[in-house]
Amino acid sequence: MRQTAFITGATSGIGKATAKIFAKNNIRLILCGRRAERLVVLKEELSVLTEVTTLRFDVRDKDQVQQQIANLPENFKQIDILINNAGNAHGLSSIQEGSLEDWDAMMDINVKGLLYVSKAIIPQMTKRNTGFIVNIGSIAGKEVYPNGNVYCASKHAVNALNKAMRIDLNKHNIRVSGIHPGAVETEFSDVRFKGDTEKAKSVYTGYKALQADDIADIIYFVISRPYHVNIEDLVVYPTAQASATILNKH
Ligand code: NDP
Ligand code: 8X3
Repeated sequence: MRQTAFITGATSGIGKATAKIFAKNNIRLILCGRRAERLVVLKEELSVLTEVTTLRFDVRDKDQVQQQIANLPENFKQIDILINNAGNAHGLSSIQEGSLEDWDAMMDINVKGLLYVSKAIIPQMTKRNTGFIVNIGSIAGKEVYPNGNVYCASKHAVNALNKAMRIDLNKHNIRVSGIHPGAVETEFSDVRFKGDTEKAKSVYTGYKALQADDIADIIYFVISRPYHVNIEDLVVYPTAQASATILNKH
């Protein structure tokens, strides 16, 4: 039977690449993001492979999140796989210099947004005693690096919530996996450095960074194991990276 996946942050990077590999594997898709024009293009592209619907909302808006998920078309209502991927870093400043707006954005999107989406979807999984939740964390959720402070805190929270979900949902037969990438070449650094493309580009120069497809392949591998297999936690680095701050650049 065709499964249905709900992917947040599907308009770019890891989420978009995951949508593509899921479509190729005949998974019905609910694709989410704020950029409507990108959702339209993606739906058109992937509809030749599978059924696709799109939802446009900001994960920070809990009413929108609840309302849009409650009003999904009938054939998309039963969600088998939730990919909690939407998120970003905003700024890279010391704790004494960081901006409150950036801090709000990271905690509201990466932590509270993930909770709002999960809260809207988990009840139908617990009711059916089946489901799969993949939380996209980061190595920033495993270690703390200079000026990473609040982004690292937000991803440490994702790491904790990933574990918490696995514990609380265990009795409901729901699989929960955390994927924690190192440097992936996406729009991530454009957002972090607020459109300073030179600075963003420099994050990925001098070595081969992970590509969005590398993480999407891993997500597909994780969700396609037999049901009794739950991959708990995966940390994925580019070969050139040994920690958040150790990069073998040439
Ligand atoms: P991108 O910037 O390429 O994609 C981020 C996605 O999140 C976009 O689709 C964006 O969609 C969505 N998004 C951001 N804010 C909101 C919001 N307020 N409401 C709804 N959707 C939102 O980055 P990545 O693909 O790299 O990031 C995906 C995840 O991977 C993030 O959680 C990130 O923290 C994590 N990650 C990234 C790493 C990297 O090096 N790139 C490494 C480790 C983890 P839209 O703007 O259309 O709303
Ligand atoms: C993205 C990777 O090292 O910039 O989460 O935090 S890092």
